[in-house]
Amino acid sequence: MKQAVLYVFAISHFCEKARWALDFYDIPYQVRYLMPGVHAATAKKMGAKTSSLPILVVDNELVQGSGDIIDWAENESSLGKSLAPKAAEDASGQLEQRLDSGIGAHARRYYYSEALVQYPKTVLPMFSHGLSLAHKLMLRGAWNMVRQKMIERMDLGTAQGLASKAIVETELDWLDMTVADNKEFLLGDNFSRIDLAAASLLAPLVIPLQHPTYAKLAIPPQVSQDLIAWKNRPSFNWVRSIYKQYR
Ligand SMILES: N[C@@H](CCC(=O)N[C@@H](CS)C(=O)NCC(=O)O)C(=O)O
Repeated sequence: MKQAVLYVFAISHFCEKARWALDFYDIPYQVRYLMPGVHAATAKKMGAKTSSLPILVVDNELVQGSGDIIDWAENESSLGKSLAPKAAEDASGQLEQRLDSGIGAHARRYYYSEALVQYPKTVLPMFSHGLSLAHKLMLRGAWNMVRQKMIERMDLGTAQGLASKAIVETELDWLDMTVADNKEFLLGDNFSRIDLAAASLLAPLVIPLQHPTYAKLAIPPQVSQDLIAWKNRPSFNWVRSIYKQYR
C-alpha cells in the first residue's frame, strides 16, 4: 500500500483544493502542516522545484501544485471516480487556470493585504494550526519576520489590496453569471475539478461550514464588511451548496 503525505498550510486555499481532491478519490493520505519559513527548507530537502505548497509525497514520488495533484489522483484512482468534466473537457484547463490566477491569487492578496499588514495577530492561529509545539513557539517568536517576508513576496499593501479586490469582484460577476438560473456545475453536467477549484479557492471568502480548518479563520474589519455585502451573491450561495453536497 502506498503511503501518501500531503504537506500543507492550514490557511491555504490551494492546499484545500488538493486535499478535497484526495478526499474525493478516497485516496488515503496523512496531512502534515508546515511552519511558514521552515516550509521552504522542507520543500527543498524533499527535492521540490519551488517552495510552494501543496506538495504530495508518495513513496519516492513528489507531486507539487494542486492541479498536478488532481492529475495524479485521477490517474491513481481505482474506484472509477473522476473529476474530469464529462462534457466540454477542452475548456477545462483554461478555466482552471483562470480560477487559479484570478480568484486564487487575488482573493489571497485581497485578504492578506488587510489581515497580514494591519492585523497580523489574527492570522497567526491559522498558520499555527497543526504544528508541533516547538514550531508553534518558534513561529510566534519569528512571526514579525515571517509576515514581513510574506508581505514582500505577495506584494501586499493598501493599493494592492484594492486592485485585487477589483479583480475578485470581476471574477465574482463572471461566476454569478455562470451559475445563474441555478446551474449546478460550472462546466458540463457533472461535479468536476472546475467546481472543486472554484469552491475551494473561494472558501476563504465564503467560509463554508464543511471546510476542514476555516472555523478558526479570523476576518479583518474591511474584508468582513465586504463579505457581508457579498454573502447573498449567486456565486457565494453556489459555493455553500457545492461544499454541502460534495465536501
Ligand atoms: N499554483 C499553485 C499555487 C500554490 C500556492 O500559491 N501556494 C502558496 C500557499 S496558498 C504557498 O505555498 N506559498 C509559499 C511559497 O510559495 O513558498 C497550486 O495550485 O498549488
